[in-house]
Amino acid sequence: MKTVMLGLGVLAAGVLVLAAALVASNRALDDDVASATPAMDHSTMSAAAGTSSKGGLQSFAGITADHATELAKAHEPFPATLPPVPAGDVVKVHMVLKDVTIEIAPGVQYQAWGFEGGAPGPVVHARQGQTVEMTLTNGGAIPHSIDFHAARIAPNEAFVDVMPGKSFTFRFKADDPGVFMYHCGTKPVLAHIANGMYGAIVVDPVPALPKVEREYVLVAGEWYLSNDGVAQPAQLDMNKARAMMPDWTAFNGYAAQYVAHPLTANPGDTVRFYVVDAGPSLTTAFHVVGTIFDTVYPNGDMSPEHVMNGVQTVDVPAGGGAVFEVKIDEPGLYPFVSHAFAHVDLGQVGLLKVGSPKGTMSH
Ligand SMILES: [Cu+2]
Repeated sequence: MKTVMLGLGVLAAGVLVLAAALVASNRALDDDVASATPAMDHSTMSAAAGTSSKGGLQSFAGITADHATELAKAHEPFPATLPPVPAGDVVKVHMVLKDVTIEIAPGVQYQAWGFEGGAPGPVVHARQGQTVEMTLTNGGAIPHSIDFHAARIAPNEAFVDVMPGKSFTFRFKADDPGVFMYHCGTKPVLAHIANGMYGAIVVDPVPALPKVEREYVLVAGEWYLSNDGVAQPAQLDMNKARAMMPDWTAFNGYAAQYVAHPLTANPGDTVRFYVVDAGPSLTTAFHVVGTIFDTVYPNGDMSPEHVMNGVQTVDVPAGGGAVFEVKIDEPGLYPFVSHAFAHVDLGQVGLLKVGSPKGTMSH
């Protein structure tokens, strides 16, 4: 038995009446999903029963194992908090690529290629002027590589294929502040990114951005499944990746994980989100429901003269990044989403829990 939870994201952002209206009314909502998603009116929400197809491609969107609520709760969320910058002049990073089966939604297994055994890979944090020394060890079955968008370096010398069982080290000076993507650059790149080979590197500017109370890193990604991943792990469906028809989307690899495990802040805190869109192909229209961004550094450009103030939604392109700051005074649950709402439905939604709002978690 499988449980269908298409509509989960919309539920999480259920404060949007418009969103509710957009959800097809001929769907039936599973109670598990209702209880997993706080503060929402689900009377019109729900989920298509079964799979659908488009252009001969079959969608497994929204299909989870039974007891999705419990599974989502049991899932250990990817740590979104920005890690500290290592001391010294050199930031040493060592990742061991592994072929791993990971969970990407409740009870949905996927055979990924993971930098350090997961997707996304670990967040790398450096300061402008530091040197990043990257070592990739290939513990997988086929060649892989790593391409840092934060680097100015000859790709043919640094982003080279590393054979199975081998390691390769290269260095670059992190002279450009921002938030950048890294990913495997081995052909076909579409397949390597779609299989989970991506992550974020944050390079702090000098002088630093103003100190804030919370800093979170979100890496948007898409999953394209060969089967529903419930009875047996799914693999990449390259045709769906080419058609840009994801079955699931996510922040930090697992659909809607920060709905079950909200990110937190205290009233009056300024929260800084570093958002990377790993794609492989679709844009993230980043938005926080119930507030307005005080400051945005579009495209991760941290030059003070380029900031935007008082904006609602800013696109982060595939292969790009941006920094968002928001100060929220009123306690509550504030969904953060890609406001391209098909992506909310597929999993690009989470909650920022400000303070201790009452009566919002129904389980
Ligand atoms: Cu690869």
